[in-house]
Amino acid sequence: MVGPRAEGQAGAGSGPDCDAVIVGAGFAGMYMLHKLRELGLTARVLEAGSDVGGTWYWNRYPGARCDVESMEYSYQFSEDLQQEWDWSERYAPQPEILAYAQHVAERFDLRRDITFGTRVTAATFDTERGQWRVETDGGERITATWCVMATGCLSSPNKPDFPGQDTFTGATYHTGDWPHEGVDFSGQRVGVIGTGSSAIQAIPIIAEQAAHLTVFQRTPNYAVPAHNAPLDPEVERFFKAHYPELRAKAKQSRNGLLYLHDTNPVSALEVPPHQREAIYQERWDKGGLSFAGTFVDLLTNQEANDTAAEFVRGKIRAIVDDPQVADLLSPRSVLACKRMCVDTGYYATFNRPNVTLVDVSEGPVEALTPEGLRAAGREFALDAIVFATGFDAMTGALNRIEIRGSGGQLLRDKWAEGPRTYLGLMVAGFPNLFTITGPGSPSVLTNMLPSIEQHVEWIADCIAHVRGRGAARIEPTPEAEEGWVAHVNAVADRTLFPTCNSWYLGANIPGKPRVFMPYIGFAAYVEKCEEIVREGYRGFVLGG
Ligand code: NA7
Repeated sequence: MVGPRAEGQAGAGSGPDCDAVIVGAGFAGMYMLHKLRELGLTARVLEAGSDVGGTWYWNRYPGARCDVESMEYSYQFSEDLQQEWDWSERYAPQPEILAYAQHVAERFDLRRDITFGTRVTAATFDTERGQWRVETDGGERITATWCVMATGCLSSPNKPDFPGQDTFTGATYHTGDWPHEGVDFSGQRVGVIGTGSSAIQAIPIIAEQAAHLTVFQRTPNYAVPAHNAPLDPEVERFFKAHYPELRAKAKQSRNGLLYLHDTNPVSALEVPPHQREAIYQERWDKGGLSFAGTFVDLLTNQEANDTAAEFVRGKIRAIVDDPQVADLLSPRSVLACKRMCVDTGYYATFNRPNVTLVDVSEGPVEALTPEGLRAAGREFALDAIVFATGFDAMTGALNRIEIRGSGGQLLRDKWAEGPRTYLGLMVAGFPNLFTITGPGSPSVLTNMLPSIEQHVEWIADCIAHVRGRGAARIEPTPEAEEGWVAHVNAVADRTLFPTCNSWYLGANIPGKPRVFMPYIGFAAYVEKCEEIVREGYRGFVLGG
């Protein structure tokens, strides 16, 4: 297909090296490549890792698994693929999802167009030629008509810059960049900073290995039990027999998941307290994210939300022996305002004699020291520190690339006050640049796989449309973008989502503008995207 061309080889007037450059070989980049090939386009994928898988390539920490059930966390574009792949557990562990990604790469012969071990550093739109020039850390330059950012929403690790980082004599790890060979914590004094989803999965397993585990918690999180188990063969048979209907049904929900169809269509406040408890208990026993959909108004009515939050706090009090520790572990914020965590034995881990919880909400982690770290005015001696401190979500991976649009404008500058996109797919002033699951699209509030597929298919149709019209360029108008940003915010403001310091708002990164980034409502969003196409790509201009 398209071989790498030496820098400068494409002279003035010559065509680009390939039709499209795709940045990232996770689930988004892989399917984009497949789809562009179907259109007869030449494409090159550039990937920093040594293999496909994206999130599932990097996040190899102990206990890493998907919080969406296996039968729904997969591609649906190929019926053969969804029939032939077998998941082993209700929630797939990271190695199995990675194996699935590798299987897809082989099955569709994707690797021949992917360059691994290559990080994209810059992408510049050459207005005269109507081409993107993409630069890599290896010094390569590739030109293309289309540039697709498949860089992921949670792929730029947030590693707080604590003073004394270099003085610590033990080992440090970040959950989002875990050593491939694994880590054996046996006999060690381990510190985990953070209590988000990654920490909540890793802590029970690290606690079993370590001599002592100290957990540094800034904000407690709500976790519901996974009740993970080997996949029930009946469930698998049912899904495989009814995939098309089930997938279609999932698309009609707020988050692209089937469970939301089970939401009780009543307010939590309309149900008498004892009955409400029983309904929460049913969800708790079922396990997983569906807990947040127990009643229809949990994310729009504070009082309703309080009932669910208090139910979980009651569970924490019942599980954790020490009332003080239970109290510290009990979140006070709106339930599901931050993504809920799905756990296996998280709260019970704090009953172990070798586990200590340290509150760093008032007295923060101050510094790393040669022997460990200093937090809340106390010294902690540690052999290893795990940063489970999350990601610069949604914009981080895009902003660390020098992306320059028409007139040399830097995307990072344009987004200084928060990301601005049209549909989370394109940016005014950046022609022919697509952002798969970009800010302003439902992305992280959904099952990522259907969101990715919907974007990839929209992008492929859009490129085909532009070519079919004899044009070479498309971008949104500033007015359309403005309108979309306002709409995303207006929808968020009708909910409780903006009330807590979540990474949806960028609140986890010091100095990041506080803007709600994902669009709430998958079904409504898909309908909007389709309507815009039906109306002749309303809000976009074609040229070239
Ligand atoms: P999260 O959910 O962003 O969690 C990061 C955790 O790290 C969270 O508890 C943070 O506390 C904590 N944190 C971050 N910086 C610090 C500092 N400086 N000091 C102390 N604690 C800190 O990331 P995850 O990787 O767990 O999960 C990300 C997503 O992956 C998850 O939502 C799933 O969708 C999968 P904070 O809450 O900010 O006070």
